[in-house]
Amino acid sequence: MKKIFLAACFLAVFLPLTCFSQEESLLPVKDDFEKDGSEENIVFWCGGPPTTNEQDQYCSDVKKGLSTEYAHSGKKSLKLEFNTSQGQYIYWRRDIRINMNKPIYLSGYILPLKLPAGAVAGMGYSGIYKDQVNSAMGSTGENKEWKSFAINVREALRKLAAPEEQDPEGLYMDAYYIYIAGPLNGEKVIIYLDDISIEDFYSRFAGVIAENRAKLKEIEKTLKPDDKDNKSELSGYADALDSYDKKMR
Ligand SMILES: [Ca+2]
Repeated sequence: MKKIFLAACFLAVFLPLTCFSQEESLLPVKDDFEKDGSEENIVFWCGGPPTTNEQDQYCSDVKKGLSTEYAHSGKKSLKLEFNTSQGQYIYWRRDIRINMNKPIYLSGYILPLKLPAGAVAGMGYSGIYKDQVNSAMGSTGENKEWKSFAINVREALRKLAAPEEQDPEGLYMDAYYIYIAGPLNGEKVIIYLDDISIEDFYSRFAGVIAENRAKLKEIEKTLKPDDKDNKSELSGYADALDSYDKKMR
């Protein structure tokens, strides 16, 4: 399975930069798939700008729409149902444009109810610096439960797109996607997607950070030199704050 991912990532790098909106997306982006028409944002993609012919090559009987069968939030989710035709990697994506000059948190839920034998599904993100790069956030096999995915996408894109540069100017996230990877030779896929969120990292974690700071101060006030338990708790909160601080640089 590892080979499949490597091949997929390799194919996705260095694509011609066409079809990308130049308008920046407003944060937060929240796709809860409750509103009619919200499914239109999610488009088929296969290593390049989508065409009807290309979609027909890789899958048939495609049904994409909002469904009340399963929902992580509210009453609906996005449902994708199709028969696979060939290949090892296909995906649907939403085009966006978010400058990575600040830390951004991407999260979402998928429910892969039916997958071809040996295939997996997952979420991923795509970015542009000098070329297009993309990467999976994780994968799951067929499942009857919602599976969550989350990542500090600026941190991940920096490592992927410009590992040598401290602060790559002009690095953008240009899409999130849902992929299916594995032998895709004729079997059915049914997958649901809900609660995709792209938000400012600090806004997302402001409550947790404030809580950690308050607890740290409270312990500091009463700390005695020989109090080993509180010292250990103190360093736990200090480490957590340091970790958030690093993610925001
Ligand atoms: Ca929903």
